[in-house]
Amino acid sequence: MKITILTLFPEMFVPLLTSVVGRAVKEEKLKIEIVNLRDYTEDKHKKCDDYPFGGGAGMVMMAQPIGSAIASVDPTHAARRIYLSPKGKTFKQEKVFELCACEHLVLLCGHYEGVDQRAIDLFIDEELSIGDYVLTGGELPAMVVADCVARYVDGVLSPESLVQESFSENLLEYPQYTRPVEYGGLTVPEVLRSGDHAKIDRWRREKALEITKKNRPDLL
Ligand code: 4G0
Repeated sequence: MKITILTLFPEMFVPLLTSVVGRAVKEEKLKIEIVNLRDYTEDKHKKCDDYPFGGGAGMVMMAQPIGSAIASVDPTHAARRIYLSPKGKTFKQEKVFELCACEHLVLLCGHYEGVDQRAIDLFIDEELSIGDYVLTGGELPAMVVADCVARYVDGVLSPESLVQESFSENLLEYPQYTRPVEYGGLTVPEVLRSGDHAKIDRWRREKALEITKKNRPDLL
């Protein structure tokens, strides 16, 4: 699996290359390629944005650097090209599974008031939003998508943790505890220390249902 990220702010992706995703990259299970859109501008001042036709506040990212950057990406596998924007379809777990089947993803990060519509019409397969809020750029959403997909690349997470997740589909997580048995006057529920796994499963399902009713009744 390869993920190419097109951005005006490549420095923002340093934290993505730590922890679990960083290890997957080091072990060559996953390739992450950060492309600086500014390297592809044909403007003599390296400009990548301009005023919107029709007027209005802010700047619009120019189509040319995006087109040239996309033309330069490795064509070995037909890439799924995604644009992160507040008006995209909401990114959900089912989309993660869909994207896992792709050999190559290209993630375009917009800034300012977004990108020239022609870049989207010509070069983008789908527009995704990570949720109903506006950020200063598409970089954090691109990291969210990359992280979600990376978890399912072979050898990145243990199969057990992924199986566990799919079993508890459509319910929120039950509470977890680790040592010590007592902390801050609160004790780990007796049932979790009973060794009775049927009873533990029942307790966890009950707690998962309870928290889902409270925080996400729409899931039930
Ligand atoms: C395109 C994605 C991109 C248009 C990107 C802003 C939130 C998300 C951007 C704009 C983003 C998300 C019109 C402000 C960059 N913010 N929810 N910011 N406009 O996924």
